[in-house]
Amino acid sequence: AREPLGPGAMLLRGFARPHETELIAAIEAIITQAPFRQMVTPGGHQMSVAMTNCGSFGWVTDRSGYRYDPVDPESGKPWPAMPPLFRKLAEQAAREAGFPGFAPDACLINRYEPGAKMSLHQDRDERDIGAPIVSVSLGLPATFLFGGLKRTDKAQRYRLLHGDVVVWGGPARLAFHGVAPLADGEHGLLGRRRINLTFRRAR
Ligand code: MD3
Ligand code: FE
Repeated sequence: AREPLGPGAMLLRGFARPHETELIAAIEAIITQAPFRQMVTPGGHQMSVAMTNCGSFGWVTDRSGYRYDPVDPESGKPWPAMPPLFRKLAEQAAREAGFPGFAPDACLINRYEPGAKMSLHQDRDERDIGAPIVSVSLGLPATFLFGGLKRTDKAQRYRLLHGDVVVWGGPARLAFHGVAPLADGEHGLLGRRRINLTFRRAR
């Protein structure tokens, strides 16, 4: 089912569910190579969300700023390759939402434990903001905040559930967005966690 959340933003409910087992196995393999870590913002705050990446580039933050890096700074090695299933799922979802030919070169993997949140922000570290971002939610449900082009625009709240995929492009691409503190719960496959994949064209 396709549900527009606003201009350029399309929710594909349950789109990733048929692949849940393979997706989770692939994430497990990635985190043995590049474990989740809580990064520090340029302002010196440790994020409550733990992150890792796969693909040619990974999004990282430290005291010196935000960047896409071909190398995991924790290991000094390239990020794990993007599994073909990840790439195909992101390309298919983008196509369904009206963005054919999406070729992600970066996948940021976010892990939320109860209480973890992501404050309202824009994603603007990618070179071509004409390319959409595709997000895949797994595990515990989250309340997603979807605002406007100004930080002060009133945000709409959406519940994102296990298997939901959202494609953010066009006028939605630079919208402010965030995630409310994760409520505790137990998910059958992932336990007390939410994992979110975001596929990006970084370079
Ligand atoms: C709307 N992640 O990693 S995914 C992020 O659930 C991020 O972990 C959230 O925001 C999460 O940057 C939200 C949905 C999402 C991702 C990117 C967007 C929504 C977006 C970019 C522009 C507009
Ligand atoms: Fe974001």
